[in-house]
Amino acid sequence: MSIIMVNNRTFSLIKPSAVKNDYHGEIIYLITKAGFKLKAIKMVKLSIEDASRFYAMHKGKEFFDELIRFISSGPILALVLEKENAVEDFRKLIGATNPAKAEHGTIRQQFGESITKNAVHGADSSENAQKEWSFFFSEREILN
Ligand code: 3AN
Repeated sequence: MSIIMVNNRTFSLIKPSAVKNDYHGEIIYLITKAGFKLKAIKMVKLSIEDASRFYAMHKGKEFFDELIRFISSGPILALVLEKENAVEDFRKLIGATNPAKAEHGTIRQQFGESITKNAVHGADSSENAQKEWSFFFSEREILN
């Protein structure tokens, strides 16, 4: 895959609380309405071990155990999304980490319950997006 294409892609998770509340259909609708094309999608339930590996960069932080317990508590949806300026535009669409501080109309403001149960994850760089989707998808599970 060319570097240009990778720069136009991001990775997202729809978190257990949002899936449990049946918000995922509406969230995917908002994501596609905002111009993102779905390139891969999968529903999985992570084990504690998987979750610890996925969030390894947060190991040692005071919220790590809560985050791991939460993200492995139920099914989640993993998404690879494509759009020009994907990483930045997606972070704008989802809003601030804390839903109480997220701008009106953002996905976290509408569907997030707390800083941990904040409905969705969005990669913070193209490099991390690629690492994160590789955790969930093999190359042939991602559309060109
Ligand atoms: P973001 O997802 O906005 O990039 P990160 O990468 O700093 O935020 O944090 C990853 C996840 O860890 C967040 N989505 C959130 O669920 C959780 N988190 C971050 N900061 C806190 C905190 N202070 N207390 C509890 N959970 C947190």
